[in-house]
Amino acid sequence: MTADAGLQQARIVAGFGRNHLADLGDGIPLPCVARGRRTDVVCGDQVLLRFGQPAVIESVLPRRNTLWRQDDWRSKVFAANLDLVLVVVAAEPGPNLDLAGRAIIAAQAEDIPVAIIINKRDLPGAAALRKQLQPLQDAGYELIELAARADPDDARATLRPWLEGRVSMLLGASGVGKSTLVNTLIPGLDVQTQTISTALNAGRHTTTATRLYHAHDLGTGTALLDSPGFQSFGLQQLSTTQLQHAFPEIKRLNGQCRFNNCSHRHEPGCAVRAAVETGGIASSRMALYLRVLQELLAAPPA
Ligand SMILES: Nc1nc2c(ncn2[C@@H]2O[C@H](COP(=O)(O)OP(=O)(O)OP(=O)(O)O)[C@@H](O)[C@H]2O)c(=O)[nH]1
Ligand SMILES: [Mg+2]
Ligand SMILES: [Zn+2]
Repeated sequence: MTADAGLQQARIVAGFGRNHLADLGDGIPLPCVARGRRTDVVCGDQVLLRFGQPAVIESVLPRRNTLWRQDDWRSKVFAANLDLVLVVVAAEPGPNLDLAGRAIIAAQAEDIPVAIIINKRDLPGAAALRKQLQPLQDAGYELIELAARADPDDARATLRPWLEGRVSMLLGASGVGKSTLVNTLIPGLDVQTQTISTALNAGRHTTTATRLYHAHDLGTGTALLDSPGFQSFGLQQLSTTQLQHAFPEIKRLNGQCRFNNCSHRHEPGCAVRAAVETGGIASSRMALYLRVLQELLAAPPA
């Protein structure tokens, strides 16, 4: 409760620019606008609303965490106050493991638990994809295999224990089946989905804005965030240390390199590079680490 009786707490469930939808707990989306020029209100934010025509977001309450990315020229906040990030990949369209790896890093850097969903397990390419993702499993991430469209009952049963009582965000490239999954998990919702060829020919993504959906059928407090597919994922918001800690297999070797501030690039006595040589760390994971590190070091100063 606040001292100002005119204000009420709500959660942002959708937004575009300054216009948002807020939920007061009754599940009915209330249109509202951010005060002034403020555009940094995102899905999952807890806000204080002042009622009126329209209702106005007076303030955003402190966030538990913020999922975001920072490229050379712009930063983008995906959502706030998440309990779980589910990075979705599929054999079609051709998987981009660099992007998936980056989404995982962004979540880890904010201490948000992450799991990986391999959707479309009915496709022949699913087994090969699983093999490609083995390094992530070795690093400690769970791989969840399912088929949102081809086997919805199994998908629901498999995901239920992950989702129950949590606010989970689906993140991944366009066409991997995020919205299909939301429809599978929340019957009756009917979020728009599209065949990949139709979507790609139109040159746009099917889902155009992040949206939070309640999924009370899956347990009290359960919510799912659907998001537009992304094509790039800069991580320039991270410090070198944050980056290293976002790789569980590198973090595990913390303190074992000869130099305390080892970047694991070329220093002698590097325990991380030694582990790559003996197969303890997958070379694809090391390559991702080095790519992102290179970008951080080359980034324009903040
Ligand atoms: N074969 C197969 N296709 C699936 C499965 N799940 C989803 N798809 C298909 O994948 C295509 C893309 O699905 P969407 O749910 O629109 O993908 P999205 O990730 O939401 O895409 P964006 O909104 O553009 O980011 C659709 O044609 C779905 O029917 C599955 O389990 N098996
Ligand atoms: Mg979608
Ligand atoms: Zn090192």
